[in-house]
Amino acid sequence: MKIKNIVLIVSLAILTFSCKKDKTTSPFDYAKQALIDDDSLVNYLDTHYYNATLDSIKKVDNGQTPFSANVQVETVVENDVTYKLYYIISEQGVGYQPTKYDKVLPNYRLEALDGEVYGSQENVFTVSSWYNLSSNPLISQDNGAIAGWIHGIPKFKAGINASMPNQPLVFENYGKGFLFIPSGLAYGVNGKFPIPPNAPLIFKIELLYAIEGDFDNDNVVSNDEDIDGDGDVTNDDTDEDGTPNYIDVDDDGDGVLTKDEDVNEDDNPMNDDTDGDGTPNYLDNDDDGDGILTIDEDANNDGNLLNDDSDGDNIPNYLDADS
Ligand SMILES: [Ca+2]
Ligand SMILES: [Ca+2]
Ligand SMILES: [Ca+2]
Ligand SMILES: [Ca+2]
Repeated sequence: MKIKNIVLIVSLAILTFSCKKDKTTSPFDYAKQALIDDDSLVNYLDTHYYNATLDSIKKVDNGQTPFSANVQVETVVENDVTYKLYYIISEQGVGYQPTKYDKVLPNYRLEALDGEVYGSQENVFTVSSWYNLSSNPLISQDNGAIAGWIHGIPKFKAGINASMPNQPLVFENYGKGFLFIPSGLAYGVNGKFPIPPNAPLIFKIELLYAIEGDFDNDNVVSNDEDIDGDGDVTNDDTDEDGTPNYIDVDDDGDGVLTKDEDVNEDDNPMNDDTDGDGTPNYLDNDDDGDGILTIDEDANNDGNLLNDDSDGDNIPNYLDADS
């Protein structure tokens, strides 16, 4: 009994010492972890295959074709660390191919390298089964996604909705495959229960359906808020107010909400160009091209540009070049 106590005290002492020591060690080495994960993933891909009959990933034990024979790789740089994201498209879909700004409805099964299943979703059709790939927590309650999904899911094409009226939802001809994700593009150094820290993850994916995302609900989908077309919506800020267009409800800052710049009311603000200058109203700070900025056409100064019609022709001043 006495000896046990001594052992315990010694252990605690070592633990305390270790904790103290940790505080002075250098910060977590993400680049090193990326290399460790890549070694693990490469080894996994060389030694595992998918057994479709059993719907299960198995170790190669009898000459089966390993994942590595069909795997593709994309290099992803996040926070100055280079990661390799591996993926397999076993069957490509025939529907929409999402971008990283879109919303997707997947079936998935999440496994560790040792085969432990951490979670899954299969044919669940509720609001919470959708994932907004680049969800912005500031403006969206949607499920976000790990970086491995943001870069990996857009490799798949979605299926088509083959549902019959008043029948359960059915999707057909959807993309199927796998994502093999290093921990740095998943839950990283902290993990997320039950996923332990520094765990590379395997996702079996079926991309049932996908739609274009519109984060700010201004009726311009996020893909179309990429004004300069460089694939990055975060650097497009028409009114230069520091809020990029994809999360700005008044893109040109003229006092008329983007969704209200839909003059022909077809739910698409992109095809409304009152002065015909080639710049649609929602990006034009002088909608009627009369030389007076839209924001200065608020004759009664109530902050609402829609109720100022000086010549009474039912066309508000900001859209009326001769008002
Ligand atoms: Ca939008
Ligand atoms: Ca802006
Ligand atoms: Ca506007
Ligand atoms: Ca004007």
